[in-house]
Amino acid sequence: SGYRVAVVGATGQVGTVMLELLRERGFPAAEIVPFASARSAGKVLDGGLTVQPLTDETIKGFDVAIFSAGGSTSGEWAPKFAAAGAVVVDNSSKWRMQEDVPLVVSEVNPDALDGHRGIVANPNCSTMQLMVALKPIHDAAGIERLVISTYQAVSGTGKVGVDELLGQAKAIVDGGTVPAPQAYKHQIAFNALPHAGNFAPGDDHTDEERKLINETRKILGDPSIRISATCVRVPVVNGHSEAVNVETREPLSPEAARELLRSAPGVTVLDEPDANRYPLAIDASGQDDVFVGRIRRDPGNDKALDMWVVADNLRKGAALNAVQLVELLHERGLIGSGAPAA
Ligand code: A2P
Ligand code: 11C
Repeated sequence: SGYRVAVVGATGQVGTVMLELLRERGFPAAEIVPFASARSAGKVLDGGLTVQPLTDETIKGFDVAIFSAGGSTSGEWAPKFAAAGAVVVDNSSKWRMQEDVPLVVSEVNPDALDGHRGIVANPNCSTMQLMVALKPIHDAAGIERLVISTYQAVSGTGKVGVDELLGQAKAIVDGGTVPAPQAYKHQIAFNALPHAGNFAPGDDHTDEERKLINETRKILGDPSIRISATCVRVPVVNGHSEAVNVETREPLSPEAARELLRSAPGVTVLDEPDANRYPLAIDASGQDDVFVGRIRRDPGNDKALDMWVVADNLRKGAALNAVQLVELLHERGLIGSGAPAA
């Protein structure tokens, strides 16, 4: 016995990790069915599963569906899976800010799952890792204001981003012609782009910056938190880094913050500047935890701390949290009944 689980976007970067984690972590699945676009239908994945196309027939009879296939696929197919009886955990931005859709980080606000109506949203990667690091601080001292600068890896853009960085870097090192940018507006190799995400017409912030602001407030349940965000794409293959200035309502010392974070679930503190030890994207890549270091007093504000937060954007930032949400839904008896009674 066990659940029938659909993974939609199973051929993608995040979907591939989702399939790995479902197996590795022993989720009680009787059957896992991979879905992708019609282009991939019939393809056999490592492990022997055959990719299915999304049709009204193929989506029937699932208990759980995990989506990472982009917002438009989620917009069309997540409600159909939910109507057919599945609980959907969706990694796209499509449903996150909808009022009746829980937006959940497993260590931070798991109780929000109880009110689900068939769709649960997985936060954006840059928000996700920040929430794991900030929740203990918010509980202890109350967060008043955040100033965030991100240093985001190209894997956040998908396989096209990784291919573009590596292709440009190789051409430059070999002295060849640098291929024109496609995934980004400018060359990403040996550069830093103050443009992670997209600008909507008339908005001076990128959608990535807006997500960081809006999702943080929803997850921490506090719309009064003031947030300033700059999201930067850097030539790192995998692992997002964030410099964060945290102003609290009550004063909190760096020592007390370090202690709180040491005992927080999903966090590893790496903070020995004398020994050159602090979180690095290349070390966090492939790991489950969120790494926090460089915790120090803001010299200009005795109610603020500065810190450096790093995590694997494909794992905790996406696939791992989605699988953790499915595990929590199982533990809480929230799978199988369709929409639970309100
Ligand atoms: P496919 O491989 O068939 O294109 P990534 O973010 O790594 O680029 O992956 C995106 C994932 O979303 C892939 O699994 C991709 O499948 C899937 N996908 C893209 N468009 C659709 C669609 N219209 N319907 C279903 N899956 C889609
Ligand atoms: C990035 N955060 O690094 C993005 C990728 O809303 O889920 C994921 C976008 C999202 O570009």
